[in-house]
Amino acid sequence: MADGTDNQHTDGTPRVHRGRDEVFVGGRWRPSAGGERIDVIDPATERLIGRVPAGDARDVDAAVAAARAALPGWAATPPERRAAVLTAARDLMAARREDIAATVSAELGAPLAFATAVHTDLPLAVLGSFARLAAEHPFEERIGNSRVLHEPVGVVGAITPWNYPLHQVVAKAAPALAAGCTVVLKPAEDTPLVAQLFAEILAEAGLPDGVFNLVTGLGPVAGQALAEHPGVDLVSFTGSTAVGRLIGAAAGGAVKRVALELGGKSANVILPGADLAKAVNVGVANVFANSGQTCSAWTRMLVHAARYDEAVELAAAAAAKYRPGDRVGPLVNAKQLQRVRGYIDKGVQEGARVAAGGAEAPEGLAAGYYVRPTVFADVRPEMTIAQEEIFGPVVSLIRYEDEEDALRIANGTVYGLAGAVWAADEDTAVAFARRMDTGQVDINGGRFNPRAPFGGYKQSGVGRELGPHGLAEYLQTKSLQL
Ligand code: TXE
Repeated sequence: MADGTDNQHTDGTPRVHRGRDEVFVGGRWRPSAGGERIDVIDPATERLIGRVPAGDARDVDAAVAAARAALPGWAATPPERRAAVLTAARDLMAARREDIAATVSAELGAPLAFATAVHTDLPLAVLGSFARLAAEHPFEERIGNSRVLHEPVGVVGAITPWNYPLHQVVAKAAPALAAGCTVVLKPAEDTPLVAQLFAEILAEAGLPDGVFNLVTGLGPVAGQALAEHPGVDLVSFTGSTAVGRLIGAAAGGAVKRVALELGGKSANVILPGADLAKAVNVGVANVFANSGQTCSAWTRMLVHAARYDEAVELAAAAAAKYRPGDRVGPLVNAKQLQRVRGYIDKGVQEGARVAAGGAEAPEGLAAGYYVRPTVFADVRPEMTIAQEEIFGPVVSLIRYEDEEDALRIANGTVYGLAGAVWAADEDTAVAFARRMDTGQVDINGGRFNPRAPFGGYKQSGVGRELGPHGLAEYLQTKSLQL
């Protein structure tokens, strides 16, 4: 188990990657400096499934040195060649689709169908899109008598969370590599296994030694060492607002680039005239997906007073179809379970009504960090559950009186990551969305677009991920006056 050889399958059976006891530095797997380890637990069974090194500042130093050494070569590699390596990685990832899904399912506890369709196929699409962008992006432009060069920022320190273990890694590593940057990744301690698979895939795809490095470890140890390392030119972080603030402050002090993708409290605004049943059902599904552990989830459902009671009934009926242990996986760890239950208790204390679910443990499950998918009615906009990120399958239905009221409520949090608007017609919905202080809005159930920029207004963060805007984060400009 410790050396990861379980993954060397010869019979075609997908296997959970159980972790190798090594960090990946300069193109080589090697023991960590301190020899400490992190246990990886399956949150659905609470059983140990693997172990990885808990790297420390010495491993981060070595990884940053390797990334710096590899930078000039990779930055000078023609974009088409970088694109070819990313395309090869995409194809290898597609070939190991089932191993990846099985591994994410085990370390995050996600149902296998969701681990496949979302946790695996989303990063596949994103990696494919950056492979194409690397080849197509105009890395040079002409402005009057100037040649403007778009050059890689340098060494990227990427710190990722556990909620979408592979997507979060690919959303940073793929644009960085496409841009010509080199990378040191510190993945979340709860879900480091699929990150190791990704490192293997990149190496197999022919990425030169040192261009991508992986140091697993704890946030305040390996994460902090990476965020504060003077050899890192850009820190790209996704995670809690509390840690994002620390990283932003350190980056500001060191005058280095930073990208922060933080929390959200997104509004699903159902305007009069919308298809209520569809808007409520899609809205509930949006929040309960991934057990509510999605920063862009539409956790506040805003419904006109005239149809509010109907919406509560529809939402409660929809919630009844989400059985924990079946369609809904567990939360990632015991700490998150306590936190989410705490928020549900707080909602009740502050006077919200539980229309479905509740803080009690779900019945019939012997193990696992499960919580009941919960619908709160009679939620007032200023309540804690309507202001703070819960990060569990909990949706709050809030009543509004007119459009101005809806807008005030929608914009009335410190966050601004995503949202949705439903109306009788697209123009009405778009007019409302223009007035929302948020980075991404789905109009009448619009389809997810992996090339559309994703990122926050207000305290949801700084910078954008995905597509050409995501690539631009990893570039800096130099202008040559001719
Ligand atoms: O996040 P942390 P946690 C939110 C969500 C959740 C809450 C807490 O509300 O309930 O955050 O989750 C690394 N220096 N989101 O505690 O600690 C850590 O190792 C450098 C929203 O798990 O922020 C991990 O790799 N790095 C979110 C990463 O930061 C540090 C996704 C995220 O962990 C560090 C996850 C430090 N001092 C949680 N401390 C989203 N925006 O999608 C920790 N880390």
